This record gives sequence, structure tokens and C-alpha cells, in this order.
Amino acid sequence: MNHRLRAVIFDVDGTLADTERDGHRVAFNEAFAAAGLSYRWDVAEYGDLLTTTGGRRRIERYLRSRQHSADEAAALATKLHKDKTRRFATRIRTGALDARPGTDQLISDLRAEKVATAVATTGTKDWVLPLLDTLFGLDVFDVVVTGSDVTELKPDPAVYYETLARLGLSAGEAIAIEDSANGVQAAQAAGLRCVAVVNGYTRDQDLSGAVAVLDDMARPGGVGVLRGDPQLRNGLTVAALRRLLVA
Ligand code: XBP
Ligand code: MG
Repeated sequence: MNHRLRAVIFDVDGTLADTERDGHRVAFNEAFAAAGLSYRWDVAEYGDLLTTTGGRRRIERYLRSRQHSADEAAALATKLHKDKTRRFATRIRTGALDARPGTDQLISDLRAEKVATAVATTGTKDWVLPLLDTLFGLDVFDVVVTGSDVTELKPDPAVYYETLARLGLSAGEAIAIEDSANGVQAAQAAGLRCVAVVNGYTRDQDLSGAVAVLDDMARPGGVGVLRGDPQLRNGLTVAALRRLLVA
């Protein structure tokens, strides 16, 4: 097996940017209000709903729990999710979201060392591309695969299989960076090693499939190493990722 690091595959939501609490959640609530519905997802409830990946599926599951029929929930979820996606994309273009600390530096260091950079997300293409473009510039990524490009969402490995196929690499040549249990499971099921970089919603999830768990990619004074080599407190560098691929 080839153990040389040839690509790093980034998740988006919660990993490249802290999008959920003050981004997606707000856009979902705006879509409910615009449709004349009284549903509102508060910060805690949204954390529970995140166990369902995919915004359309998340709405559908919620509507079913609020006694909508299966047909009604499916149709309404499609309509609400379309509106939510449009609202979130607009919000992104106003510069409302920031990249997580250390992401920019890591991406440019990887490129300087000729390690490919890719994105594998369950998010919808219509907001993912504007987000990546606004925060990093789309041309810094060699491959971008979104939830719109696959039929099964994380924890299913489909998005990772597709990303590896487009990179032309095998799982042993790349490493994934994720923030959540669903994401780690998806990467692991595709045969990839995965580092978890948690946020407020995912810190207490079961991330046992990850090779290391950090609380940030970079921070002045060092990041918190929740599991893994204490040396990782210096942050997620190219050298650290190379070590994690073979450790
Ligand atoms: C992210 C998701 C997405 C976002 C919302 O999971 O599950 O559904 O929450 O985006 P991951 P959409 O970080 O594991 O990829 O509304 O476009 O689905
Ligand atoms: Mg994520």
C-alpha cells in the first residue's frame, strides 16, 4: 500500500466553517417564517436534529414528528429546503460566515507541498460553491463533491468514494478532516483515515473512528488535543497529517 499523503479531503459544515448554529439554522427558521409556519429551531433542538444529515431530510423528519403526513412532509420539505438554500446562499454572499481558524493556512501549505485539496460534503451545491468561493476561492480545491452529486448522504461513504474517484487516488493516499460522528463514519467506511476537529455541537459525539480529535486546527498558544498525540497541540500542519496517515 502507498502511504504517501497525496490529498486532504475536507468536510465543509462545522469543519471549514462553523455554519450550523448561526448559518443554516437561521436560514431554516427564515424559510419556516416565510412559508407562514410557526416552527422555529432553537440552538439546542437544532443540535439534536443534526443527527439527520441533509437539510431536506432534516426538515422532512421534523415535519413527520409534528404530525404531517408522509406525502405532505416530503413535498413541504422540498419547497422549504429550496427557499432555505436560496436564503443561505444570499447570506454567504454578504460575508456573514468566516472560515475556521487555521483552514486558510493549511490549504495554502498543502498546495505549496503539492498535496491535493478536496471537499466532500453533504451540503447542497447551490450554497457550497459560493461559500468555498467567498472564503477560500474555488480554484484552491482540486475536487469538490457535494450532496447534490451523490444519492446517499453521510454517514454513507458515497461522497468519499466519489471524491477519491475524481482525485484518482486510493483511500490509503488521502486523509479526511471532519467535525462530526456522521462525517467520521462516512470517511472510515470509505477506508480513509480521518481527523476530527470538533465544535460545540459535535464535541460530545462518538468520534472513536477518528485517528485524533482536536478542538481546532490552529490557535495561538496551541489547540486542545482531546485524543491523540500530544504533539498535535501545535495544530494540524502538513507534517502532522503526514504522520497521522502512517501512525
Ligand atoms: C452537513 C449537513 C447539511 C447541512 C445543511 O453535514 O448535514 O445538511 O447541515 O446543508 P456534513 P443542506 O458536515 O457531515 O457534510 O441544507 O444543504 O443539506
Ligand atoms: Mg460536518
